[in-house]
Amino acid sequence: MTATAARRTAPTAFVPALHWTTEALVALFELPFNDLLFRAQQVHRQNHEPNAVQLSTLLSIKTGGCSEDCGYCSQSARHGEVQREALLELDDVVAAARAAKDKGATRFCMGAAWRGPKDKDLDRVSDMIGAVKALGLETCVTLGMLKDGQAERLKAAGLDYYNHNLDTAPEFYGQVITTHAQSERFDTLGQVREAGIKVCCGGIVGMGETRRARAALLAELANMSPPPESVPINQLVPMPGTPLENAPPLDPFEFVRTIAVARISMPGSMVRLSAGRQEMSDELQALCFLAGANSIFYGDKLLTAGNPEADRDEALFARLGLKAA
Ligand code: SAM
Ligand code: DTB
Ligand code: SF4
Repeated sequence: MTATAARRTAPTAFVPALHWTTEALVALFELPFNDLLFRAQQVHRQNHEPNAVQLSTLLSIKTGGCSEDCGYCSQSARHGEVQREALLELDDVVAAARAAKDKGATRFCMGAAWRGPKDKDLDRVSDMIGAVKALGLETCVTLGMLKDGQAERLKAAGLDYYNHNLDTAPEFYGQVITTHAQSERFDTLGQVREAGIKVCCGGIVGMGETRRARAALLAELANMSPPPESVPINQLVPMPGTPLENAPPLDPFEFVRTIAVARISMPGSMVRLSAGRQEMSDELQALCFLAGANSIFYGDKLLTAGNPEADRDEALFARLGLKAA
């Protein structure tokens, strides 16, 4: 097996550990756009199938009423306009997962608006994970912060990935969220790794943070040892009623640069073009794929916000010669 082929199957085992400083990533952000995209595309081709894009479908299994005050989130009880709902029934989750698989998704991600799950919640979530896995889909959940022993229970249920985002730079975190500290997120990420579950961890851009803060977020992610297998880059979807409802929109080229710097600093990771796609043109999305994004959320809803219809994505993939993976 060549080194490149080996990296495709076991990225973390073959990529030498690198330490990225925020300054080094700021320097990448500052490159001329064409130079940055050329470098990102080189790294992308050395490590991944150039025209393959992985499809994950999201389902909110427990919506609204969350105790946390994340300034971007519609599901916070403190400011969101989304109504609290009960945890979904197993049959409804399985029906949604089956529909996602029929449409071509390979991973099914279940999200809950919790600070963290109670042990009794995990009984029902474990059943959901087992049932989704039995359909032949990869499983992912995002349930908030975990307590001792909970990651092991999720692993035993058949969980492949746990999504838990750093969301923004350490220095900006306290301006967006006050009900927990970013350090607590690292505790959960450590428990997930220890339990042998793959890590999905990324952040949000477009919340009024500086370029340096975007670089600092990517440095935190890239310096995780090993880096996350999956890195969702969300563009803020300004949700009504939230403190960030009127955040000034990010320059679209700056979003593309963020994807490119994520690709260069995390060569073996899947970089997911995540929230905010519905508001993006086809041309902007194409630039994100050129910059190294190789995964998307697929299906007409994220958790509470909209996402492009599957038909629009199929048409875009056909126009670009991309294949779903
Ligand atoms: N409660 C869990 C948690 O916070 O980890 C799981 C659900 S939470 C909604 C998952 C992630 O969705 C957040 O970490 C954030 O990155 C993203 N997110 C939430 N609202 C968003 C928005 N309006 N725009 C972009 N991303 C958003
Ligand atoms: C992630 O990084 N983005 C997804 C998933 N992980 C859970 C969530 C995006 C949420 C967008 C806003 C909403 O739908 O409410
Ligand atoms: Fe709750 Fe997660 Fe939304 Fe924060 S991002 S308010 S923890 S659902």
